[in-house]
Amino acid sequence: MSPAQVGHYTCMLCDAHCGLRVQCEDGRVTDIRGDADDPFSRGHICPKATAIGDLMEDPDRVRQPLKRTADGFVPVSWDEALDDIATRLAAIRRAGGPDAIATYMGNPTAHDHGASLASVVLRKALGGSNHYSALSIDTLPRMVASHVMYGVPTAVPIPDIDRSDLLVILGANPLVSNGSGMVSPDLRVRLADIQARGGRIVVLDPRRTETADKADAFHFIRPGSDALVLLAMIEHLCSRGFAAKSSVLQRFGSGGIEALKQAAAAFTAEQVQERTGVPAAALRGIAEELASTPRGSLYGRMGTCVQEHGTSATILIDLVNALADNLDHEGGTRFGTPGVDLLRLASFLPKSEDLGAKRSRIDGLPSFLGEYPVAALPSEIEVPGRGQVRALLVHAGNPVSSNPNGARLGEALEGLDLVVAVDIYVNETTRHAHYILPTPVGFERPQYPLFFGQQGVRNFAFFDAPLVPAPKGVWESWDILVELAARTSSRLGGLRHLAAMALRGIRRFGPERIIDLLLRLGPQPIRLAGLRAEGTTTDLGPLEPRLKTILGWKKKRLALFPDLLAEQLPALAQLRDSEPPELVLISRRTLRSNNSWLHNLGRLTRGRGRCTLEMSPLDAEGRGLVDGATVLLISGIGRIEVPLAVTDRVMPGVVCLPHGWGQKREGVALRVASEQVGASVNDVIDHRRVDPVSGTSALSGQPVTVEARS
Ligand SMILES: Nc1nc2c(c(=O)[nH]1)N[C@H]1C(S)=C(S)[C@@H](COP(=O)(O)OP(=O)(O)OC[C@H]3O[C@@H](n4cnc5c(=O)[nH]c(N)nc54)[C@H](O)[C@@H]3O)O[C@H]1N2
Ligand SMILES: Nc1nc2c(c(=O)[nH]1)N[C@H]1C(S)=C(S)[C@@H](COP(=O)(O)OP(=O)(O)OC[C@H]3O[C@@H](n4cnc5c(=O)[nH]c(N)nc54)[C@H](O)[C@@H]3O)O[C@H]1N2
Ligand code: SF4
Ligand SMILES: [Mo]
Repeated sequence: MSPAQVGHYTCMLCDAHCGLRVQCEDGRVTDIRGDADDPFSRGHICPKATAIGDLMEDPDRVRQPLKRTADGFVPVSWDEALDDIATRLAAIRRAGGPDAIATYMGNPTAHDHGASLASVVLRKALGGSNHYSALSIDTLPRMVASHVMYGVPTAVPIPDIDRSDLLVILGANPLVSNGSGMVSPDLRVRLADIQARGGRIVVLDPRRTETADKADAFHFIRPGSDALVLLAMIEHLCSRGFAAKSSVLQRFGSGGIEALKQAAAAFTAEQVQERTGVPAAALRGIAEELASTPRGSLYGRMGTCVQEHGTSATILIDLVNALADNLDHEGGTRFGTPGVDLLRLASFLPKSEDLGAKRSRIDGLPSFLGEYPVAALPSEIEVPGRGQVRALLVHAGNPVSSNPNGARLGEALEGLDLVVAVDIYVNETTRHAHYILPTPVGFERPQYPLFFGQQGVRNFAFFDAPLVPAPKGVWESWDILVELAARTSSRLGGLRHLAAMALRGIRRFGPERIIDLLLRLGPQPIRLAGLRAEGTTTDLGPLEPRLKTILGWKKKRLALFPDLLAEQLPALAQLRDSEPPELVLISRRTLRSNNSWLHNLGRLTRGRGRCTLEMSPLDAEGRGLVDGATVLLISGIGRIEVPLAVTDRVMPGVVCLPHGWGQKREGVALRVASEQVGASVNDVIDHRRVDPVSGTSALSGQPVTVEARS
């Protein structure tokens, strides 16, 4: 036995990036706790992180490449798998053109710098435009809004919560999600600190969330109606003269303020209160509080993104912050200055990555950043013609569970010539794969926060070396994806042979050297070797003013009435005047789960079932439904059975089910997860409901009915 070793590693499960102290013995994890010496997370940890060792040792984990045969999955060698995949991809491309090969990058891709870089390499090597990711069921409207407002899609304003005296939260539940679009470990304490220094937290949400429980004020808001509330706030800020005093408008504003003011005039607090459910006086009060608190901000996340007016709502959030003089201000919202400057790098993106540079073949949804929204994928697979998808490569994604109309997508996958999943489990999606290619997980691979480094509530960076060796039969995503690109290219012949050689060179060069190069080009005085030696998170200081620099890259003024918003005003007026559907569905997260894939760890799933449909007492009574009953949740595309929880947490007219459940399906090899009571919320969410501006799936606000099971 070798002696126990304790090392630092940063939790890779969610945006919060908590520092962990991990004890290992003989290549096995024996203890995981919060790292009190981590300057950013200060020892905070949540239950999920304590299960990372279980995840690595999960008996259901895939530890060598698997090939699907008539008798189920059988192990194959890496060479056999990669050669066969490359041969088939080359043939599919020859027959159907580059668009016949699609890729889908799932959420954990963003937590793996090697995979993130390799996905760019692979997509370029494969060519074509049928590329997809979890972005369009998550944060795409945020990136479109930033592109429109600041000219840079990655310029995400982050609430400067450590110096804030007011945080208005619209459509996020950070006490459960641990914060998103703002890397803020130990968020519970950070939020409590706002209140301890006399500040306030205000929440607007269709569900009285766990965050709302701690807030100073809470209001229900009807799903999908945020843009109306925000327009009314803008109307109030303009008509009461607050906007005229905004220094950020004076310094950076375009001439659009008059047009914005005119547009907002038709959305007064009184005019929107019925449709939104937010009382006019409360709405005006929040707008005034935002304008009169020098260090305050309005923050929106999932709830304001994955809905039919997600892009409008997100643009409007930034406009409210600009008009209330909270943008690019200390204690307001600010932009990150990360080690690898993804803001600056994104400012060089070519026109072909612009919103709508291409339209998807069947549904006409817009491309952005070189990919289409996932809502376009089912038709691209199902509808014949040149460019029809015939092969799908999924990396760290579970689209059958996470994408709307997942069941239909699963069926569509069965019709494909080739499905390859780079994943650690045989789950809802990967059971449809011809090959499953396994990777390291947890503390088995190196880690730099390439994507999340720009979103800290303080600037931060780290580099974690692996703490334990990966199982012998797995490959890092970097190697798998770049090697697949190389082998496919070499089979396509001609000049692609040279491309294959170049790709092999890139593979050997490795992702860490690329990161180090990018760090040398970046705005922070850090190098990879220094971060490695540090052994914990490096605190790069509080958020600094950056708007002037960012706008300067594109020689731009702050867009105050962008065309994308102007074009949506008729639709928003229609929304204002419409009757809300009788009952709509929203989703929620739970503290002990992470999207669709931690349900196989007994440590997290023990106890009462968490996949319950929350319904208000008023709605339950009207339907003769009782707490604890199993009910049918029905939409135009499907029906599922779920246990009912009657609670006044949800607004009347709204039901709420967590996403990511429903592992009990034929072929899923997850022994713990498939015993869980629950179903996939996405089996009743229609993939055709989208935010038309960005194509983002409107996961929230699906009209549904609920009945007793007969
Ligand atoms: N209705 C509804 N749907 C939603 C949401 C919602 O709120 N409501 N939320 C949406 C959001 S925000 C997101 S981000 C998406 C997520 O959507 P996806 O990214 O499609 O799905 P995940 O559930 O994150 O699944 C991650 C997959 O990666 C695998 N995996 C985990 N770690 C690794 C690794 O290190 N390497 C590899 N190769 N594989 C790994 C897991 O086994 C799993 O198959 O879901 C979205 N879907
Ligand atoms: N424990 C846990 N933590 C996680 C995850 C997880 O699965 N589990 N997933 C991680 C991921 S991938 C992400 S992207 C983040 C997301 O982090 P958050 O953005 O905080 O996501 P949610 O907790 O889903 O909160 C969304 C809120 O929006 C509300 N909502 C729904 N529709 C509307 C609407 O139309 N308007 C408004 N105003 N609100 C609405 C919902 O009731 C919910 O409270 O969480 C991350 N952290
Ligand atoms: S909040 Fe939990 S899951 Fe998220 S990074 Fe921290 S320990 Fe990991
Ligand atoms: Mo997400």
